[in-house]
Amino acid sequence: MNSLDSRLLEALSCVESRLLTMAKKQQYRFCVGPWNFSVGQDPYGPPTRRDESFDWKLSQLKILGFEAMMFHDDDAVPEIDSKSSTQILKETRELRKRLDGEGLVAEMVAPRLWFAPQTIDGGYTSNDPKHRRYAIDRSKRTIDIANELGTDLIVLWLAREGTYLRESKSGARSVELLVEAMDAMLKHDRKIRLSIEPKPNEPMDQAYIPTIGHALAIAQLTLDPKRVGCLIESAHAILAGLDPADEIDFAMAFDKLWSLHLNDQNGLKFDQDKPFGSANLRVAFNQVRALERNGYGKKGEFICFDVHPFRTTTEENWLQHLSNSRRTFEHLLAKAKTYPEKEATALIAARNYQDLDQLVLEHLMGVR
Ligand code: GLO
Ligand code: MG
Repeated sequence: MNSLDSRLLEALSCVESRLLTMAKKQQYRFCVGPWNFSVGQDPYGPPTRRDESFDWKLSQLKILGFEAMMFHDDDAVPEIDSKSSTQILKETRELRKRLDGEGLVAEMVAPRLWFAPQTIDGGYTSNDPKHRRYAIDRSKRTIDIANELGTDLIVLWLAREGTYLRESKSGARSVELLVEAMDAMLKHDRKIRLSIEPKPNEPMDQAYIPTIGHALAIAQLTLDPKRVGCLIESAHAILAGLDPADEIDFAMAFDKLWSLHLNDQNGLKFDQDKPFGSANLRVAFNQVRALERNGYGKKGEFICFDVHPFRTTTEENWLQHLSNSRRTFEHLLAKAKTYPEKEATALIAARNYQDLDQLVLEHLMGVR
Protein backbone atom coordinates (compact mmCIF):
# COMPACT_ATOMS: atom_id res chain seq x y z
CA MET A 1 0.00 0.00 0.00
CA ASN A 2 1.50 3.36 -0.95
CA SER A 3 1.38 6.38 1.33
CA LEU A 4 -1.45 8.00 -0.66
CA ASP A 5 -3.60 4.87 -0.16
CA SER A 6 -2.90 4.75 3.55
CA ARG A 7 -3.67 8.47 3.97
CA LEU A 8 -6.89 7.93 2.04
CA LEU A 9 -7.81 4.99 4.27
CA GLU A 10 -7.05 7.00 7.38
CA ALA A 11 -9.20 9.88 6.14
CA LEU A 12 -12.03 7.47 5.31
CA SER A 13 -11.95 5.83 8.72
CA CYS A 14 -11.94 9.28 10.33
CA VAL A 15 -15.05 10.27 8.32
CA GLU A 16 -16.67 6.95 9.22
CA SER A 17 -16.06 7.37 12.93
CA ARG A 18 -17.44 10.94 12.78
CA LEU A 19 -20.52 9.67 10.98
CA LEU A 20 -20.95 6.99 13.64
CA THR A 21 -20.69 9.52 16.46
CA MET A 22 -23.20 11.72 14.66
CA ALA A 23 -25.53 8.77 14.22
CA LYS A 24 -25.27 7.90 17.92
CA LYS A 25 -26.03 11.48 18.87
CA GLN A 26 -28.97 11.65 16.47
CA GLN A 27 -31.71 12.95 18.70
CA TYR A 28 -34.34 13.71 16.10
CA ARG A 29 -36.20 11.14 14.08
CA PHE A 30 -38.89 12.07 11.59
CA CYS A 31 -42.36 10.85 10.79
CA VAL A 32 -45.38 11.67 8.60
CA GLY A 33 -48.81 10.15 8.01
CA PRO A 34 -50.35 8.84 4.77
CA TRP A 35 -52.80 11.76 4.84
CA ASN A 36 -49.87 14.14 4.39
CA PHE A 37 -49.58 12.95 0.77
CA SER A 38 -52.83 14.73 -0.01
CA VAL A 39 -54.24 15.32 -3.47
CA GLY A 40 -55.35 18.95 -3.32
CA GLN A 41 -59.07 18.62 -2.70
CA ASP A 42 -60.68 21.40 -0.65
CA PRO A 43 -64.31 22.38 0.10
CA TYR A 44 -64.35 24.39 -3.14
CA GLY A 45 -62.77 22.04 -5.61
CA PRO A 46 -61.74 18.51 -6.55
CA PRO A 47 -58.28 16.89 -6.33
CA THR A 48 -55.49 18.49 -8.35
CA ARG A 49 -53.10 15.50 -8.23
CA ARG A 50 -53.71 11.80 -8.83
CA ASP A 51 -53.46 9.60 -5.78
CA GLU A 52 -50.73 7.02 -5.33
CA SER A 53 -50.89 3.64 -3.64
CA PHE A 54 -50.20 3.19 0.05
CA ASP A 55 -47.16 1.05 -0.77
CA TRP A 56 -45.71 3.84 -2.92
CA LYS A 57 -46.15 6.29 -0.03
CA LEU A 58 -44.44 3.86 2.29
CA SER A 59 -41.48 3.45 -0.06
CA GLN A 60 -41.10 7.24 -0.43
CA LEU A 61 -40.73 7.71 3.32
CA LYS A 62 -37.48 5.81 3.48
CA ILE A 63 -36.11 7.64 0.42
CA LEU A 64 -36.94 10.96 2.09
CA GLY A 65 -35.14 9.86 5.27
CA PHE A 66 -38.22 9.42 7.46
CA GLU A 67 -38.18 6.59 9.98
CA ALA A 68 -41.80 6.26 11.02
CA MET A 69 -45.34 6.55 9.80
CA MET A 70 -48.31 7.68 11.89
CA PHE A 71 -51.67 6.03 11.26
CA HIS A 72 -55.37 6.52 11.65
CA ASP A 73 -57.02 3.20 12.45
CA ASP A 74 -58.51 3.13 8.94
CA ASP A 75 -55.21 4.03 7.28
CA ALA A 76 -54.00 0.76 8.80
CA VAL A 77 -57.19 -1.18 8.03
CA PRO A 78 -59.30 0.53 5.34
CA GLU A 79 -63.09 0.29 5.76
CA ILE A 80 -62.56 -0.84 9.30
CA ASP A 81 -66.23 -0.60 10.27
CA SER A 82 -67.21 -3.35 7.86
CA LYS A 83 -64.57 -5.80 9.12
CA SER A 84 -64.53 -8.44 11.86
CA SER A 85 -61.87 -8.41 14.59
CA THR A 86 -60.24 -11.46 12.96
CA GLN A 87 -60.02 -9.64 9.64
CA ILE A 88 -58.69 -6.48 11.33
CA LEU A 89 -56.01 -8.52 13.06
CA LYS A 90 -55.04 -10.28 9.84
CA GLU A 91 -54.70 -7.03 7.88
CA THR A 92 -52.79 -5.34 10.69
CA ARG A 93 -50.29 -8.18 10.79
CA GLU A 94 -49.80 -7.89 7.03
CA LEU A 95 -49.20 -4.17 7.41
CA ARG A 96 -46.67 -4.81 10.17
CA LYS A 97 -44.74 -7.07 7.79
CA ARG A 98 -44.71 -4.36 5.12
CA LEU A 99 -43.45 -1.81 7.65
CA ASP A 100 -40.75 -4.19 8.89
CA GLY A 101 -39.80 -4.85 5.27
CA GLU A 102 -39.27 -1.12 4.68
CA GLY A 103 -37.44 -0.72 8.01
CA LEU A 104 -40.12 1.69 9.26
CA VAL A 105 -42.01 1.80 12.55
CA ALA A 106 -45.53 2.92 13.41
CA GLU A 107 -45.33 6.01 15.61
CA MET A 108 -48.95 6.01 16.76
CA VAL A 109 -52.48 5.01 15.85
CA ALA A 110 -55.44 7.43 16.11
CA PRO A 111 -59.15 6.53 16.02
CA ARG A 112 -60.67 8.47 13.11
CA LEU A 113 -63.90 9.50 14.75
CA TRP A 114 -65.04 12.12 12.29
CA PHE A 115 -66.08 10.36 9.06
CA ALA A 116 -68.64 7.80 10.23
CA PRO A 117 -72.36 8.67 10.36
CA GLN A 118 -72.26 7.77 14.07
CA THR A 119 -69.88 10.68 14.75
CA ILE A 120 -71.74 13.48 13.00
CA ASP A 121 -72.36 15.22 16.34
CA GLY A 122 -69.19 14.00 18.06
CA GLY A 123 -67.95 10.60 19.22
CA TYR A 124 -67.35 10.44 22.96
CA THR A 125 -69.52 13.52 23.60
CA SER A 126 -72.34 12.75 21.21
CA ASN A 127 -75.80 13.24 22.72
CA ASP A 128 -76.76 9.77 21.48
CA PRO A 129 -75.59 6.94 23.81
CA LYS A 130 -75.46 4.46 20.89
CA HIS A 131 -73.04 6.75 19.09
CA ARG A 132 -70.90 7.17 22.21
CA ARG A 133 -70.72 3.38 22.46
CA TYR A 134 -69.61 3.20 18.80
CA ALA A 135 -66.81 5.74 19.48
CA ILE A 136 -65.50 3.80 22.48
CA ASP A 137 -65.71 0.41 20.72
CA ARG A 138 -63.87 1.79 17.72
CA SER A 139 -61.19 3.31 19.98
CA LYS A 140 -60.66 -0.12 21.55
CA ARG A 141 -60.10 -1.56 18.08
CA THR A 142 -57.59 1.23 17.45
CA ILE A 143 -55.70 0.11 20.56
CA ASP A 144 -55.67 -3.51 19.33
CA ILE A 145 -54.21 -2.28 16.02
CA ALA A 146 -51.54 -0.25 17.84
CA ASN A 147 -50.54 -3.35 19.80
CA GLU A 148 -50.05 -5.35 16.62
CA LEU A 149 -48.10 -2.51 15.00
CA GLY A 150 -45.78 -2.33 18.01
CA THR A 151 -46.62 1.13 19.33
CA ASP A 152 -48.08 2.06 22.72
CA LEU A 153 -49.12 5.54 21.60
CA ILE A 154 -52.75 6.38 20.84
CA VAL A 155 -53.38 9.90 19.56
CA LEU A 156 -56.72 11.52 20.30
CA TRP A 157 -57.43 14.41 17.98
CA LEU A 158 -60.92 15.14 19.27
CA ALA A 159 -62.21 16.49 15.97
CA ARG A 160 -65.94 16.68 16.69
CA GLU A 161 -65.85 16.73 20.49
CA GLY A 162 -67.33 20.18 20.85
CA THR A 163 -70.31 22.11 19.61
CA TYR A 164 -71.64 23.92 16.58
CA LEU A 165 -74.19 25.46 18.90
CA ARG A 166 -73.39 26.14 22.56
CA GLU A 167 -76.87 25.17 23.81
CA SER A 168 -76.76 21.77 22.08
CA LYS A 169 -74.52 20.07 24.67
CA SER A 170 -73.61 20.43 28.31
CA GLY A 171 -69.94 21.35 28.79
CA ALA A 172 -69.94 19.85 32.28
CA ARG A 173 -71.42 16.54 31.09
CA SER A 174 -69.00 16.51 28.16
CA VAL A 175 -66.00 16.59 30.51
CA GLU A 176 -67.44 13.54 32.32
CA LEU A 177 -68.02 11.76 29.02
CA LEU A 178 -64.50 12.45 27.79
CA VAL A 179 -63.05 11.10 31.04
CA GLU A 180 -65.28 8.00 30.84
CA ALA A 181 -64.08 7.36 27.28
CA MET A 182 -60.43 7.76 28.21
CA ASP A 183 -60.88 5.51 31.24
CA ALA A 184 -62.44 2.82 29.03
CA MET A 185 -59.36 3.00 26.75
CA LEU A 186 -56.90 2.95 29.66
CA LYS A 187 -58.68 -0.11 31.09
CA HIS A 188 -58.80 -1.89 27.74
CA ASP A 189 -55.00 -2.06 27.74
CA ARG A 190 -52.83 -1.42 30.78
CA LYS A 191 -49.79 -0.32 28.78
CA ILE A 192 -51.08 2.11 26.17
CA ARG A 193 -50.59 5.86 26.52
CA LEU A 194 -53.09 8.45 25.31
CA SER A 195 -51.73 11.56 23.70
CA ILE A 196 -54.34 14.31 23.33
CA GLU A 197 -53.92 16.62 20.31
CA PRO A 198 -55.80 19.82 21.15
CA LYS A 199 -57.28 22.14 18.54
CA PRO A 200 -59.62 25.05 19.36
CA ASN A 201 -61.89 24.89 16.31
CA GLU A 202 -62.48 23.28 12.88
CA PRO A 203 -64.47 21.26 12.21
CA MET A 204 -66.31 22.46 15.33
CA ASP A 205 -67.12 26.04 16.21
CA GLN A 206 -65.81 25.40 19.74
CA ALA A 207 -63.82 22.34 20.80
CA TYR A 208 -63.84 20.99 24.35
CA ILE A 209 -60.06 20.48 24.56
CA PRO A 210 -58.63 23.55 22.83
CA THR A 211 -55.16 23.84 24.40
CA ILE A 212 -52.40 21.87 26.11
CA GLY A 213 -53.53 23.25 29.48
CA HIS A 214 -56.96 21.69 28.95
CA ALA A 215 -55.40 18.39 27.83
CA LEU A 216 -53.13 18.10 30.87
CA ALA A 217 -55.91 19.15 33.22
CA ILE A 218 -58.36 16.53 31.95
CA ALA A 219 -55.59 13.90 32.19
CA GLN A 220 -55.71 14.40 35.98
CA LEU A 221 -59.36 13.28 36.11
CA THR A 222 -58.66 9.92 34.46
CA LEU A 223 -57.96 6.70 36.33
CA ASP A 224 -54.27 6.77 35.35
CA PRO A 225 -53.03 10.34 34.76
CA LYS A 226 -49.49 9.04 34.18
CA ARG A 227 -50.64 7.47 30.90
CA VAL A 228 -52.37 10.55 29.53
CA GLY A 229 -50.20 13.17 27.84
CA CYS A 230 -50.35 15.38 24.81
CA LEU A 231 -49.32 16.17 21.26
CA ILE A 232 -48.73 19.75 20.15
CA GLU A 233 -49.51 20.86 16.63
CA SER A 234 -47.97 24.25 15.76
CA ALA A 235 -50.99 25.38 13.71
CA HIS A 236 -53.47 24.41 16.43
CA ALA A 237 -51.59 26.46 19.04
CA ILE A 238 -51.55 29.44 16.67
CA LEU A 239 -55.30 29.03 16.05
CA ALA A 240 -55.76 29.18 19.83
CA GLY A 241 -53.85 32.49 19.86
CA LEU A 242 -50.84 30.88 21.59
CA ASP A 243 -47.16 30.64 20.81
CA PRO A 244 -46.38 26.96 20.04
CA ALA A 245 -42.96 27.34 21.74
CA ASP A 246 -44.71 28.21 25.02
CA GLU A 247 -46.99 25.20 24.61
CA ILE A 248 -43.88 23.02 24.14
CA ASP A 249 -42.19 24.42 27.27
CA PHE A 250 -45.40 23.98 29.27
CA ALA A 251 -46.04 20.37 28.20
CA MET A 252 -42.41 19.41 28.69
CA ALA A 253 -42.35 20.90 32.21
CA PHE A 254 -44.80 18.07 33.01
CA ASP A 255 -42.88 15.49 30.94
CA LYS A 256 -46.01 15.07 28.84
CA LEU A 257 -45.01 15.93 25.29
CA TRP A 258 -45.16 12.52 23.66
CA SER A 259 -45.57 13.59 20.05
CA LEU A 260 -45.46 16.69 17.92
CA HIS A 261 -47.01 17.91 14.66
CA LEU A 262 -44.82 20.66 13.30
CA ASN A 263 -46.32 22.82 10.54
CA ASP A 264 -47.31 26.46 10.08
CA GLN A 265 -50.36 28.66 9.98
CA ASN A 266 -50.87 32.18 8.70
CA GLY A 267 -53.10 33.67 11.39
CA LEU A 268 -56.68 32.91 12.31
CA LYS A 269 -57.98 31.26 9.15
CA PHE A 270 -58.88 27.72 8.11
CA ASP A 271 -56.36 25.13 9.31
CA GLN A 272 -53.61 25.53 6.70
CA ASP A 273 -51.02 22.86 7.60
CA LYS A 274 -48.33 24.81 5.74
CA PRO A 275 -44.74 23.54 5.59
CA PHE A 276 -42.86 24.09 8.84
CA GLY A 277 -41.58 27.69 9.02
CA SER A 278 -43.49 28.78 5.91
CA ALA A 279 -45.52 31.55 7.55
CA ASN A 280 -43.27 32.65 10.41
CA LEU A 281 -39.66 31.56 10.56
CA ARG A 282 -39.06 33.17 13.95
CA VAL A 283 -41.96 31.32 15.57
CA ALA A 284 -40.58 28.11 14.02
CA PHE A 285 -37.08 28.91 15.32
CA ASN A 286 -38.44 29.36 18.83
CA GLN A 287 -40.17 25.96 18.62
CA VAL A 288 -36.87 24.32 17.70
CA ARG A 289 -35.13 26.14 20.57
CA ALA A 290 -37.83 24.96 22.98
CA LEU A 291 -37.42 21.36 21.78
CA GLU A 292 -33.66 21.62 22.20
CA ARG A 293 -33.72 23.12 25.70
CA ASN A 294 -36.16 20.45 26.92
CA GLY A 295 -34.42 17.49 25.26
CA TYR A 296 -37.34 16.46 23.05
CA GLY A 297 -36.62 13.19 21.25
CA LYS A 298 -34.28 11.79 23.88
CA LYS A 299 -36.90 9.28 25.00
CA GLY A 300 -37.62 8.23 21.43
CA GLU A 301 -40.33 10.79 20.64
CA PHE A 302 -40.65 11.59 16.92
CA ILE A 303 -40.86 14.88 15.06
CA CYS A 304 -43.92 14.48 12.83
CA PHE A 305 -44.76 16.97 10.11
CA ASP A 306 -48.53 17.35 9.76
CA VAL A 307 -48.20 19.31 6.53
CA HIS A 308 -50.00 19.33 3.17
CA PRO A 309 -48.86 20.41 -0.30
CA PHE A 310 -50.42 23.61 -1.61
CA ARG A 311 -53.39 22.89 -3.86
CA THR A 312 -51.41 24.36 -6.77
CA THR A 313 -48.55 21.85 -6.34
CA THR A 314 -47.96 19.67 -9.41
CA GLU A 315 -47.40 15.91 -9.27
CA GLU A 316 -43.64 16.29 -9.92
CA ASN A 317 -43.31 18.38 -6.76
CA TRP A 318 -45.66 16.30 -4.69
CA LEU A 319 -43.23 15.41 -1.91
CA GLN A 320 -41.45 18.72 -1.50
CA HIS A 321 -43.57 19.90 1.43
CA LEU A 322 -42.22 16.92 3.40
CA SER A 323 -38.56 17.23 2.52
CA ASN A 324 -38.70 21.04 2.76
CA SER A 325 -40.22 20.92 6.26
CA ARG A 326 -37.44 18.63 7.33
CA ARG A 327 -34.76 20.83 5.72
CA THR A 328 -36.17 23.89 7.46
CA PHE A 329 -36.16 22.02 10.76
CA GLU A 330 -32.52 21.06 10.28
CA HIS A 331 -31.45 24.59 9.27
CA LEU A 332 -33.26 26.02 12.29
CA LEU A 333 -31.61 23.42 14.48
CA ALA A 334 -28.23 24.68 13.27
CA LYS A 335 -29.43 28.23 14.04
CA ALA A 336 -30.48 27.15 17.55
CA LYS A 337 -27.09 25.55 18.15
CA THR A 338 -25.17 28.62 16.96
CA TYR A 339 -27.43 31.19 18.66
CA PRO A 340 -25.13 33.80 20.26
CA GLU A 341 -26.10 32.85 23.83
CA LYS A 342 -23.45 35.03 25.55
CA GLU A 343 -24.44 38.16 23.70
CA ALA A 344 -28.10 37.40 24.29
CA THR A 345 -27.54 36.86 28.03
CA ALA A 346 -25.70 40.18 28.31
CA LEU A 347 -28.53 41.99 26.51
CA ILE A 348 -31.11 40.35 28.77
CA ALA A 349 -29.12 41.38 31.86
CA ALA A 350 -29.04 44.99 30.59
CA ARG A 351 -32.77 44.81 29.79
CA ASN A 352 -31.82 45.77 26.26
CA TYR A 353 -34.59 43.81 24.58
CA GLN A 354 -34.48 46.24 21.67
CA ASP A 355 -31.09 44.90 20.59
CA LEU A 356 -32.01 41.36 21.64
CA ASP A 357 -34.80 41.54 19.07
CA GLN A 358 -32.34 42.65 16.40
CA LEU A 359 -29.83 39.98 17.46
CA VAL A 360 -32.44 37.29 16.80
CA LEU A 361 -33.40 38.80 13.44
CA GLU A 362 -29.79 39.15 12.30
CA HIS A 363 -28.96 35.63 13.47
CA LEU A 364 -31.88 34.30 11.43
CA MET A 365 -30.84 36.43 8.44
CA GLY A 366 -27.36 34.94 8.65
CA VAL A 367 -25.51 38.16 9.36
CA ARG A 368 -24.67 37.32 13.03
C1 GLO B 1 -56.27 18.11 12.05
C2 GLO B 1 -55.31 17.28 12.76
C3 GLO B 1 -55.20 15.89 12.19
C4 GLO B 1 -54.60 14.95 13.20
C5 GLO B 1 -54.62 13.53 12.72
C6 GLO B 1 -54.08 12.58 13.78
O1 GLO B 1 -56.39 19.28 12.23
O2 GLO B 1 -54.07 17.91 12.83
O3 GLO B 1 -54.43 15.90 11.01
O4 GLO B 1 -53.30 15.31 13.54
O5 GLO B 1 -55.90 13.18 12.38
O6 GLO B 1 -55.04 12.24 14.66
MG1 MG C 1 -52.21 17.14 13.59
